Amino acid sequence: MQVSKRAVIPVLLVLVTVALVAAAQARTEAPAAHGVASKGYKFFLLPKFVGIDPFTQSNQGAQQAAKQLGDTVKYGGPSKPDVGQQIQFINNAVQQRYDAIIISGNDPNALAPALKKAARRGTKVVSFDADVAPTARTIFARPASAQSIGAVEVVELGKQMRYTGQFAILSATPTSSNQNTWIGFMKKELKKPRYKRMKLVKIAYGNDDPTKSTEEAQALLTAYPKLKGIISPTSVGLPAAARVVQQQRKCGKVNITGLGGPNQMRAFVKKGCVKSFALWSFVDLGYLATRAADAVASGRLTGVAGQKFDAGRLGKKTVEPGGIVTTGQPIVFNRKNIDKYHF
Ligand code: RAM
Repeated sequence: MQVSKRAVIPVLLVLVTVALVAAAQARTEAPAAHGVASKGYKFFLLPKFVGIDPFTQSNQGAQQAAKQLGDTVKYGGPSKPDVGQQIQFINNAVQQRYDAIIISGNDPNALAPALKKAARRGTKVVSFDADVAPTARTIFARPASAQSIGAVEVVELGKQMRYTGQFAILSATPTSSNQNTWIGFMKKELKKPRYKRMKLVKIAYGNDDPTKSTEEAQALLTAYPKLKGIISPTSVGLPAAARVVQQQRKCGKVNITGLGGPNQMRAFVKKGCVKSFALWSFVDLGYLATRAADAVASGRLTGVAGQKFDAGRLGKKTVEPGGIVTTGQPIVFNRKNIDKYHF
């Protein structure tokens, strides 16, 4: 069959136009990075309080995840670990129609009514760092198992005080679910026979306030002159306790361990006043919580054990019983490895 040139050119033009339109459509419908379609959700990241490294770092991780997913994250919270202020932030986020609140709770139960109301109004809830009542959130993103975090602190203190003598715990606020759960696992670890000569004499609360933590550490040294150690499972309490021991020239006599950032603790470790302590990447934790929030907002994740979701650079994650997702394991820092870490 003979086809004239004049007939072929318009047909070609139509074909090229159709192909170009299809390609453009494919681009706009393409899934966001990491193969996850996103609608550009709005999240509110609400820490226990603002102004300390761990929470600032979780915001960095949250921003990384949001950027990859095409979502946005607004970071804000109380200036101190205050439940009432946190409730106001929750209510405001609901009024402003955020798709999800990502919260580190100051009190698991006191926050529950406001969070449940949020869910009823269409703002989903993901907790991170310090869980809220499980019925008031869909997913809890935690740094590591509570068992491993509690146990590691007792393991480290045990070695330091040669498994003998009195020790105390200097915690955050009495209603902090993360510290309370970790303390529960410390007590469990302490039941092992190797700790039978170690005695927990007091649990004090520095309320994640530097001044109150300092006063409580001083009070412990006064009340228990034979004290051989303090575990402070908070990034505010740990440097405060170390400073008090250093100022009272009791390094080596009173061993200090717990949870804190390598940057905060480096000088104490270099001086030999703190031998070891632990923590994890709060950047990763904020990143994981935000990836989870995206999956919850889209309905892909409902908190049922066994569900899987794409946690971007952290790989595929599976929801554990209780609606929990975990970043990894705690890192133990000491004189040998601390200079490898800069957070
Ligand atoms: C403080 C806070 C936070 C906790 C760390 C270890 O920054 O209490 O919730 O995870 O310490």
